[in-house]
Amino acid sequence: MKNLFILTLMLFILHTMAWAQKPITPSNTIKIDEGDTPEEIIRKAAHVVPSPNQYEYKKHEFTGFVHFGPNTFTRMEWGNGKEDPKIFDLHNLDTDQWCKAMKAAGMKLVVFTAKHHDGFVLWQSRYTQHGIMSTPFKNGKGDVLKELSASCQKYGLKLGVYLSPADLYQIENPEGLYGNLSKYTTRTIPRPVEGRPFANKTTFEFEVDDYNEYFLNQLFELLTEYGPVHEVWFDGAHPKRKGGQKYHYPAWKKLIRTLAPETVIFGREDVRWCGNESGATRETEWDIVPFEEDPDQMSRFPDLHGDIGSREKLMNANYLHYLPAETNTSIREGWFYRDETTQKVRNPDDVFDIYERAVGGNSTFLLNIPPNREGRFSDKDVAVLEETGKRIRETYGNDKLAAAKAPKEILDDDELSHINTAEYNNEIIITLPKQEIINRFVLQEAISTHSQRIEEHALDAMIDGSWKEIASGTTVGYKKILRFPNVTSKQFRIRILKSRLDATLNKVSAHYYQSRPPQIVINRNNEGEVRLSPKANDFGWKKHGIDATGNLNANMEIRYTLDGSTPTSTSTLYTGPFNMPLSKEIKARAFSQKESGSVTSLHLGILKNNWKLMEVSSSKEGFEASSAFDNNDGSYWQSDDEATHPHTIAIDLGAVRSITGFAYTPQNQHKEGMMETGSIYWSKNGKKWKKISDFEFGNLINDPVKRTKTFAKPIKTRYIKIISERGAGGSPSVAIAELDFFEN
Ligand code: FUL
Repeated sequence: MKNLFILTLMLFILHTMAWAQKPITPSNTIKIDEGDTPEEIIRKAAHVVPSPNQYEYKKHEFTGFVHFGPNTFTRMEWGNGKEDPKIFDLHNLDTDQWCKAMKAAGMKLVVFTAKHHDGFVLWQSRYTQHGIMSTPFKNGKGDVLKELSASCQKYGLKLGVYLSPADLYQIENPEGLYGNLSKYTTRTIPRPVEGRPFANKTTFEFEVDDYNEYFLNQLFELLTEYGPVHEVWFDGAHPKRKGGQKYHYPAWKKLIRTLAPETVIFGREDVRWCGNESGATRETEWDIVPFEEDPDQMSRFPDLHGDIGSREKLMNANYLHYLPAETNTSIREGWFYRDETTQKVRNPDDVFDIYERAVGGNSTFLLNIPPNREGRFSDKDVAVLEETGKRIRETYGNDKLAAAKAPKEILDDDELSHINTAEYNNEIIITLPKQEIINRFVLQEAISTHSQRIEEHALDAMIDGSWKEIASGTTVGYKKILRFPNVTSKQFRIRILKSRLDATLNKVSAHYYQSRPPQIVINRNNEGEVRLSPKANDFGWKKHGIDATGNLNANMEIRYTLDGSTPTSTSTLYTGPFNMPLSKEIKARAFSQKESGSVTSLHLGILKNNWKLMEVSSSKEGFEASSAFDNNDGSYWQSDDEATHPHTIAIDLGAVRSITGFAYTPQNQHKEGMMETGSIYWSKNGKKWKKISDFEFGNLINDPVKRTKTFAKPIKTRYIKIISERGAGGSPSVAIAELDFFEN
């Protein structure tokens, strides 16, 4: 009796405590208070929701990026600010063609590099002559942004602008404003320019220096004269800095929020970088991010790499803020167009795969398509966009649950209707009128009202009378696409295994992706043996006991070429590993009875098994010079910690070769030692050296992938020396994962 009394009392107290918990109003930022318990912090996290702009932004899903400017003509990744504007020799600009292709891919918005790091402006700015006004393009009267904005309207795409805070023209020219140590004084934005009045009469007063004023004036032009802007993209990368230049971000933000209330700001408090430029995505992608300071008052933003939103990370926060990820990568190697022959273009398999991982991994996909020197997207790139769009429509435009029985809130398209999964015991059963074959399942949480809460989930199918788990995952958020081999069933079950408070579901759907012949992976070992194998698309299937390669069509065959041509159904048939000691471009492709797969290619350098190290300036213990040519990207040579530039490595290739160029593969484990500039030499006797050429590679820290340099003419030599002259980001050291030399 006494026990029962105590139990009742305890239950009463618990109930009162729960009742006494203060309700939390969903908000974009929620402050953590002194003494908040871990449970309270999680309860707060479960109420952090997107702002209306962020929610609209999430719904774009797939967006386009366009990098265009002097780099397109110099074939450089980063300009230096000293380019003569006349090199921007544009004749047949066709922004309609860009928009048509992006629309066909299913994109909703396009972000344009109005000004990249070189400082060259692609619109008719009043505040500089370093831009299209000084080029032959339409006799200096052209305006690329204006044309793009009109094409966006025509094709129903939203517009975003990339305005680089780093500005090499303003750093390098003697009159330049960047880092000129000017005083902070009250300035009126926009600064009036005679004969060029603004239709928009809004003005601002800010206490800023010369460069911030320049930047604000430019933002004013972009946000008032080119139609509504829906994303402003602030790149964090800086090829160079000067004079301790600071950015007065609060002023930039005030101006943006006033003039473009519908825009989201990338790189600051609205949207964050995913942390790489290669299209890699996280398995667990939280939109609720811990902050030390109030994100609304900050002018510097925290580094957002690795795990950023787990429960553990939230515990040290002072603020919780909604900050979604954007996955940005380029359809071509590098961000700017270079050429049709050596610059690789991603195939549709790859782009569709990134689309599914990014959009289906609670992030937005921003894919860059760089226009060529004709001012058009190249045909190759257009074909990839069209094919990707076709796959997206064919797969996701057809919902196999359209006639299913399940709570109607998760089947309809109402953005607000949702279920509380706890009311279904966290097991939601969906029954179809007939058996269907599916290999994709989409889940969406009601993030706009209930935040992102699901931490673990699984999907089962009823097979032969019992439930079988066919997929599982961690976070869901705006959208999760589960991918799995074909399953035939008429009943599916979603299980929510762990969540922050009760989870919600806003929408579920099921789809079938018509698989294509797989991509081919090309490998050559140090002895010259080449192996071609189908890429195993392991979408986390292994843990379900499924070998993805075993899933391939048994009738598939692989064909390849060694002369640079595209493999056809009559090209050489691959029957097993073969020997290819020469430097060749190998292209391979899978064929099923009806279809051909995407082409993969690899430019093989000369074999490295006879190379010898002749000279090295220094090396750090465990990072020996031989790692720079051991046919293994995972190991690398790094100079000694005490040593500074220049650094030297010289190699004996074992025999005289006719070298046409080389490739530098940087290590990708940290930011140090990226070889930004250097020179390459040859020698007859290994003693006296002659320069072949200088080289410069841009954007290595953010995008640490293989870079190539082709020589003006082939050089016959047995001895090669590379001198690294400058490290990216001012790094004193050099690190080389791999060197390759080409003979054709
Ligand atoms: C990087 C830049 O340095 C690249 O050039 C490119 O614009 C990319 C999107 O961001 O940080």
